[in-house]
Amino acid sequence: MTTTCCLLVLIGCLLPASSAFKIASFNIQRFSNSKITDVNVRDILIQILRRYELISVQEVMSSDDTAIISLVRELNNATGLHYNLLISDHLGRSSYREKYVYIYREDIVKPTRWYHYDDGCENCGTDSFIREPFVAQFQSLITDLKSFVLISIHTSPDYAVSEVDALFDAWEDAQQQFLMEDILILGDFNAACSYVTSKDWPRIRLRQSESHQWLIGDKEDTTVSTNTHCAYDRFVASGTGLLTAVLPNTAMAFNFQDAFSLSYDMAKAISDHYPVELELHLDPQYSGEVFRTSPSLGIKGGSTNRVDCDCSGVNLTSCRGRCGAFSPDYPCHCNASCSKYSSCCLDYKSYC
Ligand SMILES: *[C@@H]1O[C@H](CO)[C@@H](O)[C@H](O)[C@H]1NC(C)=O
Ligand SMILES: *[C@@H]1O[C@H](CO)[C@@H](O)[C@H](O)[C@H]1NC(C)=O
Ligand SMILES: *[C@@H]1O[C@H](CO)[C@@H](O)[C@H](O)[C@H]1NC(C)=O
Ligand SMILES: [Ca+2]
Repeated sequence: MTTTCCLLVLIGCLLPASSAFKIASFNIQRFSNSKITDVNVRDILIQILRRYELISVQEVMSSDDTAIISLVRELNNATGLHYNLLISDHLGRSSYREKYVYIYREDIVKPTRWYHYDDGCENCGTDSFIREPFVAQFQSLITDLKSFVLISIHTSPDYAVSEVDALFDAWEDAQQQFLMEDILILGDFNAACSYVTSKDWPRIRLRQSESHQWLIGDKEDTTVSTNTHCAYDRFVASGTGLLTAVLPNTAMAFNFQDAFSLSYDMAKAISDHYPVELELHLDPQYSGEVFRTSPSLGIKGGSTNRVDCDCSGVNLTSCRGRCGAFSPDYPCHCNASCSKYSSCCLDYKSYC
């Protein structure tokens, strides 16, 4: 046993830390314990995750983190590497909630500061996201680009247009917070097919912005289903450092069904989304320095609890700036099912 350990350490020293630096975004559809108790599904997830040095995961379902932590433990066991994870608060406007998780090779890349974007006042329905973007700055050793910021998002399909637009505000805020331009917005934007159509793009600031490059184009298919061809999952990059760091033609969906010759049913058991991936330039001067690895897995990203916001001046009988608003306390509603319940505010159709 001791000999094996020494040998592993020795090999670890002789090998380069990594031959590539890849970032991915992956909506692992309703990730929960059932995906790791099924060993076949778990092993394919590990084959997918091990392609990357840094992954933003969406749709992590349960409030307790044991499932995602044990996936990372298995990933470490399978690869002999040190991945760790940074986990967001449990986010949503109702009992349906999700977490964002960053999984990263902690010997070569680590989060230095993070927060949940403050998107307005949920009590009055004037907030902009169902799941506030989870923003984190990373320090990276083996890439040319030594520091960058990621903004993870999983939009509500019903409000994808306004949420993708509001990502522009989250981006401006991140620039202020970190005094940094090199920012990658990544995640399941739901920015395609029926949720965001070609007529919507002109009013989406993130799309019109000269500062941003959409690295996953509208024609990409990030869905597993053969019935859909939609570029839901995206990378949107800004900052000359980041834009020059991304290797040309590396941003794409990873079709794991083809890559691993899976049956359609098996592929769908993994997720309804493919990951999207990109690769960054390595630092030719990389010295071999590594970060100290942690004995424990899982960092809690903190809570979004904020002081009760002030609703005075908010017109609760209007949907203006309140799309998605629902509470039994409101006189009328602005969420997608209000028509069904005949509870919409009178101006719902003109604003949402
Ligand atoms: C790690 O992997 C080995 C096989 O390589 C297996 O025997 C062992 O049970 C695994 N350990 C854990 C904690 O899963
Ligand atoms: C609130 O919004 C409703 C619906 O648009 C409008 O009829 C009403 O005049 C507004 N009230 C105030 C105080 O602005
Ligand atoms: C909207 O409100 C209804 C109640 O009217 C609620 O049951 C439902 O979950 C909400 N739907 C969405 C899409 O937010
Ligand atoms: Ca919110």
